[in-house]
Order: sequence, then structure tokens, then C-alpha cells
Amino acid sequence: MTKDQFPPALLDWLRTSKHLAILTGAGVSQESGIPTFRDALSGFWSRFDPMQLATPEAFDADPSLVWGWYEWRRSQVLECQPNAAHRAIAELAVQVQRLTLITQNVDGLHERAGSPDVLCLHGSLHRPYCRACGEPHRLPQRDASRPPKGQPMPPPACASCGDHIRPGVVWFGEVLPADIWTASEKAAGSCDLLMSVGTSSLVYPAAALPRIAHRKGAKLVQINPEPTSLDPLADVNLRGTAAQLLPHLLR
Ligand code: BJW
Ligand code: ZN
Repeated sequence: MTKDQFPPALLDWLRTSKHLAILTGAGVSQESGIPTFRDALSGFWSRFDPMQLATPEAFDADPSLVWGWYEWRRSQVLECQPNAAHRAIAELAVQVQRLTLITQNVDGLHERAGSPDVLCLHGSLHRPYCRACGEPHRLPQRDASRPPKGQPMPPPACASCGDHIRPGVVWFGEVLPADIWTASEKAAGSCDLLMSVGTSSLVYPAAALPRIAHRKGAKLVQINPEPTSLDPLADVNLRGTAAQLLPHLLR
């Protein structure tokens, strides 16, 4: 799809928007080489279902398995670079009156592309903390000569209480950070345009945000190569990848 094929109204909405909210999901990082949450895992991890590893029950049952999976993913992310979609979103922030960026991603690529004040609904791979006392844990500098082998590895022990350090992400069944959720819900309820980019819109409460915006009268634009349950609500569905399409929205 080229810029000429964009619905003209979309560029008008963008230029006249007083408050644009963007909700991103794993699809935004796919073109950086990071598999989406529903892509098949590779190597040792191919026998596991991510939906089952991303739970507090899985960590309690086998901390080394779950910690090893997250360390493997963190090492993958550190090898990857932000792509044209992350960069376009960072650039949009200077072109529109106001932008609130809300992400479900835990990879830190929006921040590395220069987006300030990202609302990270599901936490971060880079901010582990103690499961017992909540003390943040500083990860050692990455040793490129000794990448994680992509296998189970025991989690570090907390310097304060000795319990397990856990990944700083939000698992199924856990509540989202209250301040981040409140700010995201407020942005969805007060924006005049919301763009949902690269998310399957299956996981709640994040998936409620476009629906809140729509109910409050905001225009809804979706960017995704595949249809999702949001299609019927969206004013515009752009069928393509985030890195192909988002740069066309820049002036
Ligand atoms: C591209 C592309 C390209 C590909 N360009 N696009 C209501 C009903 C039923 C269940 C629930 C409900 N409300 C809550 C729940 C339970 C649960 C939930 O939603 N379950 C669903 C599966 C139904 N939610 C929770 O548990 C949440 N907590 C909660 O509700 O607390 C309150 C509570 C607590 C206790 C009891 C009761 C209530 C917490 C959710 C936390 C989600 N965490 C994860 C893991 C994070 C850590 C990690 O990464 O390991 O977050 S799950 C996983 O899904 C991850 C993602 O952020 C999240 C969303 O996935 P996303 O980003 O949409 O990725 P994909 O892979 O699904 O889709 C990628 C999309 O990109 C696809 O559409 C592609 O087509 C597209 N694409 N290439 C553009 N190049
Ligand atoms: Zn502790």
C-alpha cells in the first residue's frame, strides 16, 4: 500500500488530532526479528506454549525453566534494533499536538527508538525484581561472549531477602501496574484518534482500550496484516505491516 492509497480522511484526522493515542503489540517488533507472542518458539523452547510459560504458576512450579526462557528472550532483544515502525512512532510524537504511546511489549524497543514516557502495560524484560520483597534487581552487563544457552537456568537470589528474582513482566492472572493502567485508560477515554498497531486484540484489559476510545467517540484506526476482532469497530483497517505503513503517516 502506498501513501496515495491511504484513505484521505486518515491523514486529515492525524493532522487535526488534538490527542492521538497509539496502542502497540508484538507485531510492531516483528520486523525487528522478535517473534510475536503467538509465533512458534524455536530450538529448546519449541516444545513449550508461551501462554503457559507466562504465568506465576509456571514460575512457582519451575523457576529455572521460566527464568531461562526470559533470559533467552532478553538476549534476543538485545541483539535486535528498533525498526521503521518504532522510529515512525517516535517521529509522530513531534508532528502531532499530543501523543500517548501505550505498549503491551516488554522489549524496550520504543524507548530505544526515542519515544519518551512509554506506558508499558505488561512491564519490561529489563526490570526484574524479587518475587518476595519486590526489591529491583540489577542485571549484570551483557557478556556477549557468553549468551544464555537457551536452556533453563536458575534465577538469581535477591540481595535483600534471598528469594527468587523474577522477570519484571505482567503474567496472565496478574494485575497491571495501577498507575500505568489508570493513565492508559484515561488516554483512551480522552483521545480523539486511537491507532491499534500489531496486536491481536485478544488479551485484556489492554484490548479494552480501543473499545473505550470508540465508545467515547474517538476515531479508530487499525494496522495489522491479519483481521482481528477489532475490525468491525475500526473506522479504517490498514492491512499491512507496521514498518511498511507507519512511515507513510509522517509529513
Ligand atoms: C503484525 C506484524 C507486523 C504480526 N506488523 N502487525 C476477559 C475475558 C477472558 C479472559 C480475561 C478477561 N480479562 C482478563 C482476562 C485474563 C487474561 C486474558 O486476557 N486472557 C486472554 C487470553 C483471554 N488477562 C490477564 O490475565 C491480565 N490481567 C488481568 O486481567 O488482571 C485482572 C485479574 C487478575 C486476576 C483475576 C482476574 C482478573 C494480564 C495480562 C498479561 C499479559 N501478559 C503477556 C505476557 C507478558 C510477558 C511476556 O512477554 O512473556 O503479554 S501475554 C502476551 O499477550 C503478552 C503480550 O503483550 C500480550 C498481547 O499480545 P499481542 O501484543 O497482541 O501479540 P500477539 O502475538 O497476540 O499478536 C501479534 C499481532 O501482530 C497479530 O495480530 C499479528 O497479525 C500482528 N502482526 N506481524 C503489524 N509486521
Ligand atoms: Zn527480596
